[in-house]
Amino acid sequence: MAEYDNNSDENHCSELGGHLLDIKSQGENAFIDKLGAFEESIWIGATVIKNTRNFIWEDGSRVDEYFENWLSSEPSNRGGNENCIAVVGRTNVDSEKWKKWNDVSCLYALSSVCEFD
Ligand SMILES: [Ca+2]
Ligand SMILES: [Ca+2]
Repeated sequence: MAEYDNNSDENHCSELGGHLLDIKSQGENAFIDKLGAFEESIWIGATVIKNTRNFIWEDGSRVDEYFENWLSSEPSNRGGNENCIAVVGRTNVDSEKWKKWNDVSCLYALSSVCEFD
């Protein structure tokens, strides 16, 4: 998979006619399990609402009104610029942390998981 930052105008999902994966239920989260053993963290399609710490999916719905799967100490907003959400890859984390969510800088180059409605 190619890696992109989380600028929604540039990520390849929109070029392909889809959008970054949103995970609104335990059932949808099972899709993440089906991805198998990914090593590096991956983008999901949530970004922070400017001047808040509330996240929204690309369709404008609030993340905290649906399913959430944060790491225990997240979202941390470390450095004050963690405005996107990544699903944590297997590299450098204990097994119970793998595939949970972390708020991270949107400027990281990570793989994107696309969803097509
Ligand atoms: Ca979805
Ligand atoms: Ca964080």
